[in-house]
Amino acid sequence: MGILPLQFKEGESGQSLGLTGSETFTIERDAKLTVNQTVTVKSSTGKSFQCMTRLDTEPEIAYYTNGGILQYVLRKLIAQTTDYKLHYFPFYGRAEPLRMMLTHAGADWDEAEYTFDQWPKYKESMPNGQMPCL
Ligand SMILES: N[C@@H](CCC(=O)N[C@@H](CS)C(=O)NCC(=O)O)C(=O)O
Repeated sequence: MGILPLQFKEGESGQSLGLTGSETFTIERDAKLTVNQTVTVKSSTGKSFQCMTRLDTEPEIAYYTNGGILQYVLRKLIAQTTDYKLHYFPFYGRAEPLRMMLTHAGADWDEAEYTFDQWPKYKESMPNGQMPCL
C-alpha cells in the first residue's frame, strides 16, 4: 500500500484535537476502499477521531492499492507482455534494478547471460551495442 492521504473533518485540526505530531496512528477502515471514505484514526496517546480519505477518484484508489503510481504503471505494462528476456553480463551491474522491478511487478522473465568472451559476437545485435537489454 502507498501513503493514505487523510483530511480532518470540517472544523477540526491537529491543534483542536490536541495532536503534537509525535504520535503514531492506527487507521481503521473498511476492507474495500471507496472515494472519500470516512475512517477512524486512533492515536498512540488514546485519542480517536474521524478523517476523510483524499483518494478522490477511482484511479487514485488503484494507485494507492498498488503501492504508488510507479508500481501501478509497471504492473499494467507487465500485464500486456507475457514474458521478458533480460540480456546482460553475469553480475549485478546495471541490470540489477531491472531484475528487482521485474520481480517486484510479478513479471514472467528470465535472463540470457553473456560472458565477456561471448560478448563481441552479440554486440552488433543489441540496440546501441550495449546491455542491459530487455
Ligand atoms: N547508457 C547505457 C549504458 C549501458 C552500458 O554502459 N552497458 C555496459 C555494461 S554495464 C556495456 O554494455 N558494455 C559493453 C560494451 O559497451 O560493449 C545504460 O545506462 O543502460
